[in-house]
Amino acid sequence: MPPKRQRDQAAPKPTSPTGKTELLGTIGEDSRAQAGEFLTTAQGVRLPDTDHSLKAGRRGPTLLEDFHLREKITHFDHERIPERVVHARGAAAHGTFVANGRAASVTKAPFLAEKGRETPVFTRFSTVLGSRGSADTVRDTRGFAVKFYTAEGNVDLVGNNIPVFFIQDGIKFPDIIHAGKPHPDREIPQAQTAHDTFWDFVTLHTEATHHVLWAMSDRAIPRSYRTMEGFGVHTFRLVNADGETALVKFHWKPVAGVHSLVWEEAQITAGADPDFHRRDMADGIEAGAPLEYDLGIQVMPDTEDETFEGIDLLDPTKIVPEELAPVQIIGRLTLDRNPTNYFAETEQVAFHTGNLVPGIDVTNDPLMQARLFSYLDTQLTRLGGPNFTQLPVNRPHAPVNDMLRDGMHQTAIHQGQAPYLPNSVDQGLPRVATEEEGAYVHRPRHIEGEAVRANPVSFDDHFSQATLFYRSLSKVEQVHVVEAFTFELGKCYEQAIKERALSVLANVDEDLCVAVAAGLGLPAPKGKPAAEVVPSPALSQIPPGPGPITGRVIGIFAGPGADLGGVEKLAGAIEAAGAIARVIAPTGGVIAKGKTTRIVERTLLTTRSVEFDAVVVAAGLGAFRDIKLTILLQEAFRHCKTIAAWGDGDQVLTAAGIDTTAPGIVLGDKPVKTFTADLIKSVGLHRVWERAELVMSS
Ligand code: HDE
Repeated sequence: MPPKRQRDQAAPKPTSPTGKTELLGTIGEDSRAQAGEFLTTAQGVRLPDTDHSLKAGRRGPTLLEDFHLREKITHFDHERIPERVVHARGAAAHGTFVANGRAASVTKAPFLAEKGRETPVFTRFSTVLGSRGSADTVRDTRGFAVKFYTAEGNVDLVGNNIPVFFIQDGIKFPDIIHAGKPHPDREIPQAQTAHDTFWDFVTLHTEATHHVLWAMSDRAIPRSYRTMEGFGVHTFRLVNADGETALVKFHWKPVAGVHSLVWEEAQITAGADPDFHRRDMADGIEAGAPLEYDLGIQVMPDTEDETFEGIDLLDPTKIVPEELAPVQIIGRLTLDRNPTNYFAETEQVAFHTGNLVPGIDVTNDPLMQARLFSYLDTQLTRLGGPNFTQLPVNRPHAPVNDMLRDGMHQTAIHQGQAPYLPNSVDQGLPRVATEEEGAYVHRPRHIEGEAVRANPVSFDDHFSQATLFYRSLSKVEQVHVVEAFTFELGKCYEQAIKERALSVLANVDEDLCVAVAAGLGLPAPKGKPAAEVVPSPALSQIPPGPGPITGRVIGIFAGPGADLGGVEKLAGAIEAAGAIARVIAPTGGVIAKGKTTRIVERTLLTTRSVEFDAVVVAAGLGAFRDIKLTILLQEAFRHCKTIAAWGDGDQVLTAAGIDTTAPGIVLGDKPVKTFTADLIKSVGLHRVWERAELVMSS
């Protein structure tokens, strides 16, 4: 009997061109791209051969007459559309949002307010700077964009995994992006900020400092999309059924906890598996471990001055510490279905911050205001015309009855004679709705003032929250920030930029500035950092205790002679905890012992430590030696991952130079319950941070 196929090996479900193609998401029959048994042209004509062009004789020239060749090549020539100018690299999943009813007091939007209301969603995660083919694990802010297909119309919450932004006014967006993108002459470096133009801009433009601190922290190298927070960034205005308003910040809280890679791991992964995050999400969903996030809101009173506890709520470089305004959970997002077609869905999805329904309104945050213009505009170039809302992934689930007509790529066949209002020809229909009938009625607002190109004075505070962020981190996280600054500035060529960066850091925190200066071999300037800040523990991502290990990957090194019964038992326990067990062996194929068999999923040649959250060495391999295994174990040790072994497996660890008495090393005679429980608990803590100092000083 062939060995059973392991869970993580499940290939994406095929969409056979000879069979019925799956419908895209929840979309109707008309979106069926391919059907039937035979290969045809785009006109439906059956083809006898698609491998040879029509030629004048076997060795003769190709004939222009060959309509199949011309159609095939022409279509291919036009397969690409412009990639997104930012957030080009992304991956997405379908799912559902279920409201818990707690938002009813602040918003009348039913998809947020009604207990138990289920809304289909499509969520796209992304990096900001890299091209569409760049690596997933680069140091960058991540996009977290959610399209809610609500019964009242589409709502897009287009957020990031960092709660603040580099700029306070949208007019600066081209500047920060031009500075962060590769240098225009040689187009290097790809997908990263470790270069002169980025640091030139952010050190001259100090309102970026708070975001820069986050970008140099572990937040910018998430372990996976599953373990990443999301933020709406701007302050929104919610309106309840009585017309009362509140100022609100949105948060996505990952059920799996907030966890990151370490920098060396992120760098190795960028080469070893550039698709790391998208693979992790797709594999997890395929393995039956959906991604889950709670949606939370911080609710602040809608006062005249739009500030809360001295924090200007219109300033997108500021957070409201959770200790001052607790995050109230209002529903849960579950992502449990992979897209069927990357291009049709993930590439063509078009988010727009102005996609809102009654109950959600915007504020005068000048960054948000510019975004309200940009998102619709950008799609005209990217998706080639104004009818992109008809694309299956963008199509609302609410009935659409607009007066928008014609244009490039029109696929609807509109009926009626009068695409205008008022009309009598179509009996005056469609008619406009009242607020009671669900119309989006903009709240009357009193607006007065001189036309000025200026910011509120409170926007001038560029450093106090950067200080708050740094001082709220744990020691190990602070060390990572120091290392990130030292790495990035160390990659700059211009001495003046490094010195200017240090003078910015001097205004954030003296210790931080001194440590980075030491790494760069430069003197530390003096600044005026805030003397006292009340730390916000919620900003640190070190978990207080073990969390779930859903979707985590644990590698088990086995091979001929290994205790296969033990491997099976351990793999079962790991999978029962919602994680993925992968067997690594010296070579591929199947390991067999007695009647037990196990497919080898990774070999020492095809894998690297970065694929695993923990590594276990099975008994029976005590004498096995291989430099690739040594490197794998040493990397796992250095990256503070849990390492385990049973039976004589510990000899492999010792031979690899692993100190088996160090924290986070789980040993046992057999993979019995206590062994697996210790392993799972340790992985649940994400990393063995007690080992960090040992590793850093080694
Ligand atoms: Fe975006 N942003 N952005 N942005 N943004 C785009 O829209 C823009 C900003 C964000 O997965 C573009 O369809 C301006 C903040 C995400 O498809 C573009 C400004 C935040 C995504 C655009 C900002 C974001 C985008 C490029 C300053 C976090 C990916 C392609 C005023 C709250 C969405 C596109 C996806 C994409 C413009 C600032 C998040 C050009 C002008 C702040 C997650 O329209």
